Amino acid sequence: MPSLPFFLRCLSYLLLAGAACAAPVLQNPTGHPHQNLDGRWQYLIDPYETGYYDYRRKPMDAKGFFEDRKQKDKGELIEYSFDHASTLKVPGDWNSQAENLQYYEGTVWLRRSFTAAPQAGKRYVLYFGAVNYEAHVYLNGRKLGSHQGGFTPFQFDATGLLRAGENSLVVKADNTRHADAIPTVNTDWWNYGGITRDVLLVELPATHISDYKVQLAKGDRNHFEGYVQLAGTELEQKVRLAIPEAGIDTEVRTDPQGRAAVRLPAPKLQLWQPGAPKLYQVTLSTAQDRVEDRIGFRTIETRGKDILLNGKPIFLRGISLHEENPLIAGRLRGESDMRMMLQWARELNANYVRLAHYPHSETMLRLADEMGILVWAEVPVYWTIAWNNPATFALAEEQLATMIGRDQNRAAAIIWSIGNETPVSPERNAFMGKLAGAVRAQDNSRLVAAALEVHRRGNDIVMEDPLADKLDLVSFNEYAGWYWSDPVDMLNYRFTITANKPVVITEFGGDALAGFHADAQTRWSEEYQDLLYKNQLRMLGEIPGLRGMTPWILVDFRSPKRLHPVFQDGWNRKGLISESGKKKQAFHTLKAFYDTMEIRYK
Ligand code: GCB
Repeated sequence: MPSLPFFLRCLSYLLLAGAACAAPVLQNPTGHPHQNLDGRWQYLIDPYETGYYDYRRKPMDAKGFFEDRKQKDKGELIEYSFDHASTLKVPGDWNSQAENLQYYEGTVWLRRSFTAAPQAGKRYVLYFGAVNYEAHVYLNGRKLGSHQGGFTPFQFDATGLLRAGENSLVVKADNTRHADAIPTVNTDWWNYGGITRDVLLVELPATHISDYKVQLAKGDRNHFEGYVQLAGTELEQKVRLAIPEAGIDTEVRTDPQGRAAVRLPAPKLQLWQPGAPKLYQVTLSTAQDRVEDRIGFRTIETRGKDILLNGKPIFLRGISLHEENPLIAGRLRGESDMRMMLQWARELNANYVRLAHYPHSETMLRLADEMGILVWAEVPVYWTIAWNNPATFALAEEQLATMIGRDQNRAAAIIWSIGNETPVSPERNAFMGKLAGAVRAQDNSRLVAAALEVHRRGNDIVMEDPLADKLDLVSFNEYAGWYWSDPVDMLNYRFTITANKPVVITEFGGDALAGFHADAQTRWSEEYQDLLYKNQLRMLGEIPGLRGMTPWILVDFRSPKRLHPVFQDGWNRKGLISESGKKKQAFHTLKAFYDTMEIRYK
């Protein structure tokens, strides 16, 4: 039985966004028995949505491509066939898998046949890590539901429709951009479409552990705090919580809603931190169900201008990342792609990454946990959102809540970001203010932030954004030396920051085409980017509260907005590493700075 806040959020999502709300997603889906449905899926490109609308443009409920029909006799007319179609790899965006799909925005139908052996008394859930942007899901010719939002998981109960033997799973994926959506039509990244993350068929007992949180209480290394949530028919039960290595073996009792609060004394733990990312085996079990996780324990808080990890000041030596493998080029397709990205960040001597500008894969967060890299996680409330539209707000809130819920057991995740470079206005302030409140209500154990903007008054760089009062960090993007001023003149500017909070710069940078060498006044040269970094680091070094940064960006990434045929060619070149993996000069400059900061904060 899902919690009351979920129902309220779901209701507004249903009423406002017009999409059926998926069930709340399972915590740690791979922690339950499951069948992985990744692999090769047959696909049909359907720009006119012929498989969905009839010739009067009415949605077809009774027939359509979701039926996955096969011709039964030689006279029968069926104008599609999955059986004869080519395949796409799932997980994977379609743009990087077929030349005619590189710029495609619209509907693609994907079909996967699989065999199952459902057991009586069990429940079966179809779990999608992410489909960009809108997904309609059908099993054996019947609709399970739909979902909007390209970067968050969703699931449907498939128990009644799952067959013993052969099953047909059909997904209508549509990556059309919409002005009222989250994100909106204008972004500086590639609009990769498709089933970009894992698809799982999860087997659950009739009553199962659907959600849990086991973390240290805010700023309190002596207590575990969290909850357990059951779903199903027998909601009042004993749940056993064991953390053997910490000597914890205890029981909580769920209430009639299936929920039990967890609060218990923590022994002296080996706390999770970069360099020593200790993870404990955590087991939750009931008479019917059992879930295992690996969880790290740490505290994160601010005190004045300091960020305290486990009570000690830390400097966030970070870098921004998109969820894109430049070598493909396409979305990261699995753990090895993700490891490559985080390994590059490590080579920079980073202890922190900004996963911009949308929730990245759960696997990425788990890898960050394992590798000891702190994470800033974000929702795609990016640039100019439809601030006045309640449906847009419902979407933003749903994505934020789903991201936090999914990653709330990850020690690596220390900052929830509610958006990026959103322009100040009364409507936007109200929208973003409500999001900040929603984060605190859901998870008060981490920091709340957003990437804000700065302005110039004479030679002073100032931040005048009323939203800042609701956030834990002074965090902003700042493009001195690239979008204004130049790498030498920028030193004539200084930051005037009055808030007594840690300053974490979310972006700065400039483009360089790897291998293009010239003097430091020449745009696009590695020398220009390098001087820009050197002088940025001097400038930022003057800010008394500077406690971290995530320059833009680790690797060059694809963007349809970057059209210079010689220097960009569809790529944003602000990477410190090129699309072929070559490190630019500025990479080494930033690394040298991070080496110094590491020693200073030892
Ligand atoms: C920004 C955005 C980022 C862009 C970057 C750029 O401020 O937050 O998404 O890619 O600037 O390169 O202009």
